[in-house]
Amino acid sequence: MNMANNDELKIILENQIEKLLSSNNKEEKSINEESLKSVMKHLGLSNDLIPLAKKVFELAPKTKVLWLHLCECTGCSESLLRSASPSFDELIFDFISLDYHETLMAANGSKAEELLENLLEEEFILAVEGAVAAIDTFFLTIGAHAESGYEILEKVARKANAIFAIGTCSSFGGIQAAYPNPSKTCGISEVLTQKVVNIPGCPPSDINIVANLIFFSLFKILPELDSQNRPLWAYGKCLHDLCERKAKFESGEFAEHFDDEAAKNGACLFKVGCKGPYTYNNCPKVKFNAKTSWPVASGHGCIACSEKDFWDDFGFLEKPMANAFAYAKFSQKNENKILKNYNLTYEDLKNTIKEDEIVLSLKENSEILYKDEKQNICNFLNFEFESNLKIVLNNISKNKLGAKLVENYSKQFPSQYNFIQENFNEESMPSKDIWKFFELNFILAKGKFLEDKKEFIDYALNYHFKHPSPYDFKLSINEMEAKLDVSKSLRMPLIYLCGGLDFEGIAFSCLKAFGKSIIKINENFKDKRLALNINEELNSAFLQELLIHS
Ligand code: FSX
Ligand code: SF4
Ligand code: F3S
Repeated sequence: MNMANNDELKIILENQIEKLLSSNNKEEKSINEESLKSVMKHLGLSNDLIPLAKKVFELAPKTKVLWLHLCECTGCSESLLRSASPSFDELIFDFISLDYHETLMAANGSKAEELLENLLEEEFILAVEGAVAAIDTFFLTIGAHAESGYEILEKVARKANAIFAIGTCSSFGGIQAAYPNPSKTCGISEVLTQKVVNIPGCPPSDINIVANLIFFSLFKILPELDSQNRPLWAYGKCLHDLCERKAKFESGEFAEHFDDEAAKNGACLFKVGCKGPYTYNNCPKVKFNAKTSWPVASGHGCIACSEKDFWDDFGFLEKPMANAFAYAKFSQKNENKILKNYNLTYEDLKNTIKEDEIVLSLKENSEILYKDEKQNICNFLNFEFESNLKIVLNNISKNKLGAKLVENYSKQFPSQYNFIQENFNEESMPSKDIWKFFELNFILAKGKFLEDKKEFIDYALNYHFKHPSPYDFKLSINEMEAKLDVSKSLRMPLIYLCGGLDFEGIAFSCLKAFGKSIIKINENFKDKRLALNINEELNSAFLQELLIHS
């Protein structure tokens, strides 16, 4: 069971207290309320649970934690040792019982092996630090009997009440799984059949480790998880959105070097490689070393250390994800076209559309057409934006950050800026055509009109990375329509251009953002298949893939 709400959590605690009060198996101790409060706050739990949680910890036998070391650097244990609230000693005396931890416990050799065997007969939770070599298992053998890390993991996992992958190595493979991964190492969830909670980070913060262990010790259920099995309270938000330098990002003020004046004055570190926009973690909030600092505050960008395959997929640590800074080319190519394509005029399409279809029409206007019960053809996509770039830039300039952004853009890209001033008049040009939106991105980067739509797709196809840069399209869906609002997102190409991203990255990101919106809309039509209406030369497997799997 997971995803319990506050009332359900309250009932769990009340039941536990009732049981504990009538039990002979109590372990009475006093708990530091401040430490408990701090953990509960991070977990996003309501204050009325605090007295109950305190009572449970004061009475309950501590949950035993068995911590395994597989392929890693012990940085996760270093992070655990720096736990501040509760302190590490408080943690192991009052909250959990760290019964087995090879680098911290006194037992070693055969005594350690004995201890492990004995623990398997008891109730415990398993914390695993490090990746697992599950194919060529000899890459990690432990102890006098030369048991492989994989064998030990498998044996212990079978008996555990819950399993936590501590760190990026254990969650996703980490450094030893980086290309070419000679040891064929992987994250533990890839080889275990049991559910694994991933707590990535290289290392994760002490808070993300400790609070999750405490949550399970207290409620005996897992916290709410995302699609990668990461606790939502810790990994649910994009790190960049929590960053103290975000206003500088929005105004296009980037450090060019780690030691320049801009960096010292809090400029955004995107241009010197910060991967914050691609990373889901709470570092700006919980920080490290008793909340002293975190990477971006210390002056180095985030390297996406908690993301899957971060060593391989995010390019150089100190460069933005522009093609010039890619050391490996990720192939955006896909061989299979899956979606049916019509390539018809609106009138012909209206007569052809099937009842079990929704058709994304990318001709003059971008529409999502379907037949309702009365056989009427309806458009589900409500989409319109201002396409006069001069007006767009004026609109962006209306707030302080936007004005600074346009100023920075005009200084860094004077010929593109002048092209816009010369080629657009003062008249509003509302458009319903997503290609127009793509073209505006092209003009901002290249300072000329887009002659051929295919050229835009080719730029995206040639992007060397697999992670798009966020475009904050706003999508709201109700029964009648899906409203896609891209009007605020035209500041993104200005930001990315000033931040050193190339047009390949921009084209890929716009297409991905559009694809993501279409996928969400498509999910709404469970009983209908998606089809396309697009000129044949634009109908590529790559484009189709974006509309199905963004
Ligand atoms: Fe090291 Fe942990 Fe990185 Fe890995 O942290 S800090 S290599 S995530 O497993 O010890
Ligand atoms: Fe902060 Fe990095 Fe985002 Fe800039 S790019 S705002 S430094 S997280
Ligand atoms: Fe890692 Fe980035 Fe946080 S590098 S520690 S996820 S700021």
